[in-house]
Amino acid sequence: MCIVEMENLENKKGAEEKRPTTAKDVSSRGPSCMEALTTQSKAQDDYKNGRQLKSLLEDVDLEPYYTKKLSLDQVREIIKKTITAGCKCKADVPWHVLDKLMIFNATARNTDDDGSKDLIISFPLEVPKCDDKSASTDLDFEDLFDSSNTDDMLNPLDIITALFLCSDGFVQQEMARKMSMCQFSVPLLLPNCDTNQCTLMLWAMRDIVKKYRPQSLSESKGFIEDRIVLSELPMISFVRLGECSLSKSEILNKLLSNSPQYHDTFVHRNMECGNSPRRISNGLIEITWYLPGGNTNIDIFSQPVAVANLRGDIASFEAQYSFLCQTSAAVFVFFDHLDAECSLLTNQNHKAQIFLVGNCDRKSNEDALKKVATELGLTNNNIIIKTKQKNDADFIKIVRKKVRKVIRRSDMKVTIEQMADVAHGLGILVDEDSPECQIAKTNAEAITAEIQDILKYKDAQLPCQDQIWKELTRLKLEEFQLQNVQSQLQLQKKELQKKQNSYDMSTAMTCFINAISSPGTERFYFLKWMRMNLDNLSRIKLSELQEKYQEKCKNSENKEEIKEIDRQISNSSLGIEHFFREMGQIYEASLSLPQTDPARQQLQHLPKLCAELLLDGFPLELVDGDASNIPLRWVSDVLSQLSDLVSPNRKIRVVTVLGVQGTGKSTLLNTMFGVQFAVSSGRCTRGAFMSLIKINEDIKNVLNCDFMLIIDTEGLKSPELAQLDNSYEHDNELATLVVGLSDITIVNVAMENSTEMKDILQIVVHAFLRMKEVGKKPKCVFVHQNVSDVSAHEKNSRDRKLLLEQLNEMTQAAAKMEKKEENKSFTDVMEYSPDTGNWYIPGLWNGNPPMAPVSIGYSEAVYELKKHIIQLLRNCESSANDILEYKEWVKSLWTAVKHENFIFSFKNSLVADSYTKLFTEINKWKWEFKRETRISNFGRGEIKSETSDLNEFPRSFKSEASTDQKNKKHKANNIFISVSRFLRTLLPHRVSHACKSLSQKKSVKMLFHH
Ligand SMILES: Nc1nc2c(ncn2[C@@H]2O[C@H](COP(=O)(O)OP(=O)(O)OP(=O)(O)O)[C@@H](O)[C@H]2O)c(=O)[nH]1
Ligand SMILES: [Mg+2]
Repeated sequence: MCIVEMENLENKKGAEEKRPTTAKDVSSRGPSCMEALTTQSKAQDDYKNGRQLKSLLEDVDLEPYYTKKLSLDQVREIIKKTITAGCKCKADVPWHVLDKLMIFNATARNTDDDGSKDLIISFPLEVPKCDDKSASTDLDFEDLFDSSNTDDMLNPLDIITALFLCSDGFVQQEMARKMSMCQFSVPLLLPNCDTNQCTLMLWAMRDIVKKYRPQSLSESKGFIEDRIVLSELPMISFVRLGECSLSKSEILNKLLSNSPQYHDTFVHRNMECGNSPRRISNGLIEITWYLPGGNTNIDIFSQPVAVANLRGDIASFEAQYSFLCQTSAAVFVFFDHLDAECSLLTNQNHKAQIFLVGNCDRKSNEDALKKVATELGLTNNNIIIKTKQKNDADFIKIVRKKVRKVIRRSDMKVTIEQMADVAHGLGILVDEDSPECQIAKTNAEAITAEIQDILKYKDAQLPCQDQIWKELTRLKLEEFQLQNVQSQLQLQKKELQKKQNSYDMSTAMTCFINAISSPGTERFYFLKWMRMNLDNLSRIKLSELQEKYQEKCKNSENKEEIKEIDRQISNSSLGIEHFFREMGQIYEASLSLPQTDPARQQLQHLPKLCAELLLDGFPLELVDGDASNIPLRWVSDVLSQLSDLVSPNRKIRVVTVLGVQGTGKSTLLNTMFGVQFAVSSGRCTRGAFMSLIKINEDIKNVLNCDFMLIIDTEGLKSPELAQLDNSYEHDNELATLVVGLSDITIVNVAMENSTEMKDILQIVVHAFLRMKEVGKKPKCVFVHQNVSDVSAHEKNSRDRKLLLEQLNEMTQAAAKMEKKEENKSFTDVMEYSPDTGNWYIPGLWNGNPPMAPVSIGYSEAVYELKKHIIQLLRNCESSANDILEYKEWVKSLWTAVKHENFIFSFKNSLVADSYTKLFTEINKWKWEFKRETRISNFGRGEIKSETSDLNEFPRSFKSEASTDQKNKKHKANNIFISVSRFLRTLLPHRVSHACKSLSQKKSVKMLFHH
């Protein structure tokens, strides 16, 4: 009874949009008559003055952002509320919604959160007084029948609309992308009830990329991955004429969900706060997509389809209705009562098929329906009447059937990009029309339109990286390792830099640098356009290769093929990081020119440009994953400039992530901190990237720092792959570097590859012990992804104990080798607590993609982890570095890592240990062997110096062997057999790995094969 009343009330409101509710309505639900009248007269005043929006924004404290829009760095900023969360008052609601949306929380639209769920542990605030009436011990009928005051609640749609109206294009994009990942509908046309204008949210939706499998590809197991605004899809729209007692949105949700997995795609009146009056969101058109997964038993529609939903009565929003009629394949018009004289339906210049959906009895509507249907030329096929006998399930079945038919038959497919023309024709604004966005678009297209063959393009337009940079990297490495030939290396390096300087700056780089030098938001638009255009270019090729790569990786026999695919992936990758990398190279090369050289002076401003971007939260490359090198001078100059840009002595804390390839590291960081590292199957992370987050004043003194630097790293290779090339070195170096650079390392462990992580950690620990420069103790947190069992923590306590024991064992082995035996356990080197240092995170998706939303479990667990990490930072004993100190730290650590040419080439410490032992043994044999040969050669004057080093040994062995082939060959064989025997006795369970690994080491190869 109560619900029906609510529904009617809501419908009435819908019919009377833009008109304030009647005094009677308000007074019957309001807390007191006087208050209600005040609210009522205020609402009337607001309406008269066109201030509906302003008044709502004032209520939720968003007013300042209406003119100066909310930006991404403000959204990302770590503020006290980040950790204390929960809504204490109305003004908190939008922030709460936004914060939850940023971490993909599917409960984000529940605006009635009283915060009681969030226990305030970390940063106690005043606990709100409890006035819970349910706790009352009285029998009070007034209370029982007093439905809560929905006027006082905020409708989720109003909050979403307000947030979109108060955000800049980049926050809008993030919101839309995250909403679509939560399978929420997103705004297609955003109304502004004060100006009576609405805007097509093309830009806001640009970053939504969807992956699906239409029926045609289900056999081949292929898939389509596309930017949704560029996908040509049929759109089915749902609108309401006058009042309608059916909840259109709820029907739509049911239409799009398989019954056991019902999902609230659209906000509807039976949702929490969904029945609060809508103050600013009438006239909003939302859109969502139904995308098939290629399984006929699950898919509701076998082809992709867009579904649009107009909020409010079409009689009040004619422009929106016309827009839908011209862009949709079909429009379903819901009504309770049809007016025979209603010209609205018949006046339209339809491209869409119209379906009339009446929730009514026969008598009241028959004549009108006949008239309208005849005028529209409709048959029974296009009329659905939901009689009392039809329940929701029957009704939905019918609608689905109609939709299927439309999808099958209609050739009316429009991309959202093409809808911009329709919008312009109807006087509807398009968000991309702003000059900054348009200029940036032109600039980006000027660059990306030239790209045909990616490899050739890179050679021609970005010539300073790749071969030259790789060669320079090699020389630098040699320089570190072979101090005695430095001058010659210097010469070679100079030559290469000269070569870099000899290139005129390419057209692409000139355009790129000019565009990122542009003022205001134009540069961000440009970077986003570039990123999207480049993604579009490489997506098809890369996702194909990535699929192939993953397929081949399942079978480690295909080493050569894997290697080849890996090379192809590298060649076909062209991201914005390549342009920045080139910038870094041009800059570093220019430093070899005389100070007064105009070419050098012209480039002096580049580090500052990048520092500005970093400050705005843009991710920048720290380690070039292709060359395995840091452009040290470039990075340190960017950091120096960053230090100049902020007030002096700003402190930073660093959080990094480490883990095996494709285990959701970037997704985790992006969810946790709202940063934008490259994710998705197509674009994996190479090297390491850093992104800066500001810490708000209100929590700075608690955390003792001003910025948080987040570093995302390339996934470590699985052991099979690591044996290709020298990836142990690469992975170990990278791991040591990032752990060394961080205050907290998140070690991402997928259950299935915990061994690899253990190996890597041993090397990191070992490297730390070897490198006296490290001298600090980073904290580490293990994150176990894809674990949803509630008892995971309990169940895995044995595993955790075992892990620690193994890590301790390895630390001891490493400490012994390094003669630093005071280090007895893992926790002597890294700060780790087996109890609080392990986090179990459920899988990302709740159900089967593409229609699965992000699981609430994932989002909540990530949020808890975020709070824990911030808490850990707070408890850091050592004081944070300022930016300049950090810069020096990066430099010295990288130099140390590059100096360290011993430990990184091993799979783990035990292999390193066995190698060392082997070395000692071989040394013994060497002398034995030499003694023998000396005896046999005695008198022939061929005795070698006894101090010759081990590398001399094979050579002498070789020459000895050639003098007395038969005899010596036999001895060589004996040595080899002894070595193998020795290895076998040393580590029975590791022998095969060790042998394999050793036989790949250059020096051992020399030993055996020279
Ligand atoms: N099923 C499932 N997929 C996930 C999960 N986490 C991430 N993904 C998906 O896995 C893919 C790879 O995720 P990324 O975050 O790029 O993984 P990464 O570890 O950073 O990958 P690399 O940088 O290449 O090492 C993306 O398509 C994610 O959407 C998860 O928990 N479950
Ligand atoms: Mg990644």
